[in-house]
Order: sequence, then structure tokens, then C-alpha cells
Amino acid sequence: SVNVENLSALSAKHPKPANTFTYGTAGFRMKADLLDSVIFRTGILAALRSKKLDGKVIGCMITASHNPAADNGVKLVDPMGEMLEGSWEAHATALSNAQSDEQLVDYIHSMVSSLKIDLTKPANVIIGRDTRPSGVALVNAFVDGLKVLDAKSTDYGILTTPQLHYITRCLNTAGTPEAYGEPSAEGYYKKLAAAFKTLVDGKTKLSPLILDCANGVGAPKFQEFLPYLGDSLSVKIVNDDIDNASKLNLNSGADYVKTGQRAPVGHKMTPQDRCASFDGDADRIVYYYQDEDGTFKLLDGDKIAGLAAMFIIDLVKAAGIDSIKVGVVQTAYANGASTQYLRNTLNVPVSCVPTGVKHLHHEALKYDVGVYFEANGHGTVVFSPSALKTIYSAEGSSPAQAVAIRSLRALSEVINQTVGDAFSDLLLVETILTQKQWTPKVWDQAYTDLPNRLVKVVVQDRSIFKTVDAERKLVEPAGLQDAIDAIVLKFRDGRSFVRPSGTEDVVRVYAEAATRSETDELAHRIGGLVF
Ligand code: NG1
Ligand code: ZN
Repeated sequence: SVNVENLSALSAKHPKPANTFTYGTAGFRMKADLLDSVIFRTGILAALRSKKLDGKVIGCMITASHNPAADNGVKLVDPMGEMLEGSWEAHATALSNAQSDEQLVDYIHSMVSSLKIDLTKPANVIIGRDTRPSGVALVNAFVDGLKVLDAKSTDYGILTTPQLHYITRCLNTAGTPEAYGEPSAEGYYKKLAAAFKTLVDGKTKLSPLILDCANGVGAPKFQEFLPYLGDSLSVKIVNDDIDNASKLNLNSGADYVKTGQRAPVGHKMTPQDRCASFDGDADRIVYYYQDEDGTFKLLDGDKIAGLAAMFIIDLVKAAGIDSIKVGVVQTAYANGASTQYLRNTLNVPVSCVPTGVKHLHHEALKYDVGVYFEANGHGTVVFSPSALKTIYSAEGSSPAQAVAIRSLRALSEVINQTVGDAFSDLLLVETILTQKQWTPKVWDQAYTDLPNRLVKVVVQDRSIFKTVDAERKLVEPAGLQDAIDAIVLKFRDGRSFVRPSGTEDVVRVYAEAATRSETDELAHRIGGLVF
């Protein structure tokens, strides 16, 4: 059983405030000064998780992604680099809310017995953090949690979120046929750069990409990555001031650009530019450019999914292995025009799942090659073991087929299959644009986004909103969905849905319609129903 004296001594350093905490889609996330006890206890949970899995390495990332500098958060990563198993989120929540050391010990013991955890097993945990100033103290709180159960830890210092996922998977697969790469940031750079160079070999280089790093961890890490890419890619990094913490995500970054459908500060855009923005922990990316008439044009996660699916379908055909079936996974927030394009132009199956990366990832695994993206720019491509086997054993019966097979192999290496990764997604997009010699404007011509609007509505109790059908329909409060349907019917190409946010205390209303003004009116009228 747990050494209670040891626990009490450590726990005394991390007293719990009166707040109630929830481990949600984004882990624990809030103002950094509330997190000390939560993160200490998450350390205990990580140790239990590793012991449960026979000492496999568990990852811990301290970040609050696109949120303001004063926030922070923690997320645990399972051995293959995926998000913490869903059923453990409730344990994380319960531990964080225990009111006393006694309750804490009781809950640990109840987990040990119900989950059959052998406390004598070793525990191994690795830690990464973004550039937030609060990160160092929170890592220390987490390590104190690990000490409660004598877990071994390695602190990797500052990393992007996807790098931490990558390293976790590398450590757990080392020496097996599924070996994923060298478990270090350097190993990550080497793997991605080698694959990218193969993919653009012999092609004319594109003009420099203007890369907004949101004054976050993506800036120093992409700078570190550049030498590995050599002259295969040219990038001009903007918004790279990580020394002024308050500038993190301020008027910049993927979330700012996507939500406001506007360019970030830090660069005066011209119609010649191809631009991209990372979010604060570099697991999201969106692209954009300016039309000749000065209009801002966004290429979001849906556009990236369409581009990637188109490219992979063509490649699989060119390789002569079109037994490999490609599918795309979206959420209800995907633009209706993108879904139409995927289904009707690319003829690719599209699934819709509830918001949250774990839902998308899980569904994507059902396809041979599953492309998944949230509209906000978080996403990746996953290759099933059988697809990888086909790709690696195919030889091709013509030089053209051999080239396509080589590209598919490199593509599976350039893509971070553990989680959405802004670096890796950037290389994926740059690969396709380079191979096709496309400007962002040509890419954008695949389809025209329907005008859309996302609004937040503050309500008294968002828990009364219950959804079904991948969050596209409300079943509670009774009657509300009928009222929504009646309004939507009156709008050309109208679509709207209402769901409670999983990360903020608001209800989100999404609307799209044929024109900007109809969209705004639809959003306004649906918002009025909810309020
Ligand atoms: P919520 O707050 O549940 O809508 C938001 C994003 C998700 C996802 C999570 C996790 C929208 C509409 N929602 O979820 O896509 O990224 O945060 O960070 O963008
Ligand atoms: Zn993020």
C-alpha cells in the first residue's frame, strides 16, 4: 500500500484550493496559480497509470495551448503517444478533488484494488512543457506527485506538445518492429527532415513561407529544426518573442487567425505571401493568403484535410495499390462545402464525430488511411498497420509506380501519427504544394467555403444542453431542437447546431448559410433561442 507519511509530507507542499476541477478534452486547464495541487495529484495518477501498464512510459505535457499566458494546464499521454485512456479521466478528476490526504489515500487504494494495479511495479514518466513562465514550478509539483509512488522521471524541458507525444511512443516501441524513431527532439527533427527531403527531391522550391509562431514554443523549436531541413524549405519566422511572456498567443497564432478570420500582427501581408500560424504549443496550424483585392483568405483544417486526402488518393492510385481505402473524419464544425467536396468530388467516405481529438483519432483508425482534422487546424493522418505493410512491401511494376510508393513511405514518416502536429502538418502541406507547384490560391480553388459564424453564448447552466448525432442535434432542453430546425429551414444552405463547450463555460452556436448576411442572421436568431 501507499506510504502515507511520505504522501502527507509531499502533499503538504501542494495544498488544494476550494475549487472543483475537471479533467476534460484538454486535460486540466485554468489560471496557472490554481494548478499546483492539481498537477501534484496528476503526478500520482501518471505513476499509477505507468504501474498499471507494467512500467511503460507515460508522457506529461504542461501547456495551455492557445490560451493566454497566465493560464496553464496538464495532459497525460498514453504509451503509443495517444491521449490518456478515456476511463482514466474520471480518476484524474476524482484525485484532483479529494478534500484531504485521507481521501486521497483512500481513492488511490480504491484504484489499486478495482484496477488491479501492482504498486511494486516500476513507473516511468517523461515530462515536457511549453514556454509559459509558470511551467517550471508546475513541473516540480508534478515530480513531487511522482515521488509519492517512487516513479522514475525524465524532464525533457521545453518541447512542443507533439514532440512529447512522439518521444513517448519512441521510448515504448524501442527495439520492437514498431520502433518509431530516436527518443529525442533531435531524433524527431532527423526523421521529419529526411522524409521531407525525399518528398521534395528534385522539385522547384517554393517561395519562403511566412510562419507566425504565436510567440510560443513553436518559435525556438522550429528555429532548432531549420538546420535539419537545410535548403529543402525556406521559412521566415515571425512572432517569435518568447522572452515577453505576455505576448504568448496575443493577436497571433492559429486560434486568433481562425476565430477572427484575420491575419495576425507581426507581418504585413501582400498577395504574394503564403502564410501559416501555429498555436501556442504547436499542435495546430492554419494557412492563409491575401487575394489580389486585399481580401483575407483562410485555409483551415478542413482545407488541409481536403488537400491531404486528394493527394493521398492520387498517390495510392499512382502506386497501383488502390486496395488501400482512404477515409476522412470531421466534426460538426467542418464547413459544409468541405464535406460536399470530400464526398462528391473526391468520392471519399467522411465520418462525423463529436468534438475532441480522441474521438477523431479513434474513428480515423477504422480506415486503412484515416485523415482527420478539426476545422481549427488540429489533425493528422493515421496509417493502419496493414496499410503500412502494403506500402512497405509493394515494389511497383513501373518506374512511375516505384516513385509513388517511395512517396507514400516518406509521407508516412513525415506525418506524426501520434497526434496533430503543426510541424509535421506544415511539411505535409509544403510537400503537396511543392509537388504540384501550387500557390495557396490554387489550393483554395478546390471548393468555396460557405460563410460561417461561431458564437459563444453565456448561459446559466450549460449542463442542461444534451446532444446526440455527433453533437449536431439537441435532445435537451426539450423542444429547442424543433425551434432550431424551424428557423434553419428558412435559410438557403442553412445549417446550425448548438452544443455546450467542453473547455469553456459557454454554449457554442455554429451557423452557416449561402451568404454572409444570411449566416449572421441565422447565428443571431439561433443564439436568441439559447439565451
Ligand atoms: P470546445 O470548447 O469543447 O468547443 C474546443 C475546440 C475543439 C478542441 C478543444 C480542445 C472549437 C469549436 N472547439 O472545444 O475543436 O480543439 O477545444 O482544445 O474549436
Ligand atoms: Zn494546441
